[in-house]
Amino acid sequence: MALFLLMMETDAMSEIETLEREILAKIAAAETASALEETRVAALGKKGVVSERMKTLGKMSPEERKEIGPALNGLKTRIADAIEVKKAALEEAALDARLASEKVDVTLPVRPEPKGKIHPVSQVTEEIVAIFSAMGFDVAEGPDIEDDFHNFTALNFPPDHPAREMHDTFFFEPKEDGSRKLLRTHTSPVQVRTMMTQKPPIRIIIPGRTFRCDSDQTHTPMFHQVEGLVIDRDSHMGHLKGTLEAFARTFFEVDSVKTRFRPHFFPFTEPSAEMDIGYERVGNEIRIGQGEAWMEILGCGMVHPNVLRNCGLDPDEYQGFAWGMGVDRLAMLKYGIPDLRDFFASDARWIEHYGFDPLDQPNLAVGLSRK
Ligand code: 2NM
Repeated sequence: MALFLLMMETDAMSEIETLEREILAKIAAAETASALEETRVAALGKKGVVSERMKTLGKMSPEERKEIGPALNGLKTRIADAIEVKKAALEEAALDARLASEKVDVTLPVRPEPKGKIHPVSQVTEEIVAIFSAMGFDVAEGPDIEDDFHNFTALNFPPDHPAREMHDTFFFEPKEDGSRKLLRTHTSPVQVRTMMTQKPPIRIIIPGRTFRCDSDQTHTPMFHQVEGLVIDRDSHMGHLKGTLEAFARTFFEVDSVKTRFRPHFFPFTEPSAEMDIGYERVGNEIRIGQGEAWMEILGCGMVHPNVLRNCGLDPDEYQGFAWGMGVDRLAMLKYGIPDLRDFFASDARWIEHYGFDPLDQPNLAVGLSRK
């Protein structure tokens, strides 16, 4: 009887050893995480071979169980350990493969021949944004299609102001209630929207397309503006002058610019002014910053108390200044482009000549413009 038992146990033990060899071989051969998982389930899963063998322990005699139990437990532990080791090895191999396939040679040239050019209007807009960003301004934007309130009424245009007339403004068909949308004639409605929703201090610039029904050598029905707005408790005309003179020096890339502020009228500012800069003609070239001639480059002024009130700000608490400039005109001036209408003619030769390298982004540290 004792001999028979011993034989049975020896049989079972060698079966367990064979099982272990087979399973370890399968683990070693697994090439993917899913193949490994299949092997794990087949061995240690609820219905796996090892688990099934564990279930037979209950039917064994105590002596048998004393021998086979620890052997099965050992088997289970060694298989689980082998799976963990293999799993880590597979994960490392997968990571190595990914690192190898996603390798980038940073010493390669960026692009041998950049195709396409940046339009002078985009270039100049980015230059202006770079200058005012460095002064702490945020960029704000708004819709091209506006309503009468944001484009005119809030900005202190009287009901019968000529700028509202058909010949200046592109109106849409009136709705049933008589109201009609329009294409914004300036970017100022964005200032209105900002003042109505943000608490001062406000320092924003607003680049964007604007529309007026006007077309000749110096006007196109769509043009580009950058406007600016500062609202604080003690903003004054000195801040306006300092800000805009600093802008002119940086924009024209000269050490000093002669400026002059001429009284003007805008409904939305009081007082209002136009800013001129000095220039001189030397041969075919114009030199900006010095000389006896004057050239207008922007309009500006202190925000009218009515505008502040219309936007929910108390003029006794807050004041501010604003300005607006034409990007297209500034681009012509800075880069010596003679005809405004070529800007929108989509002529590939023109953009090839007057356009800018897409990789040279305007930047105050490296230089605004590198042609
Ligand atoms: C200009 C000239 C002067 C201007 C004023 C405002 C606002 F919303 F604050 F009232 N926005 N833009 C302004 C002032 C625009 O463009 C020639």
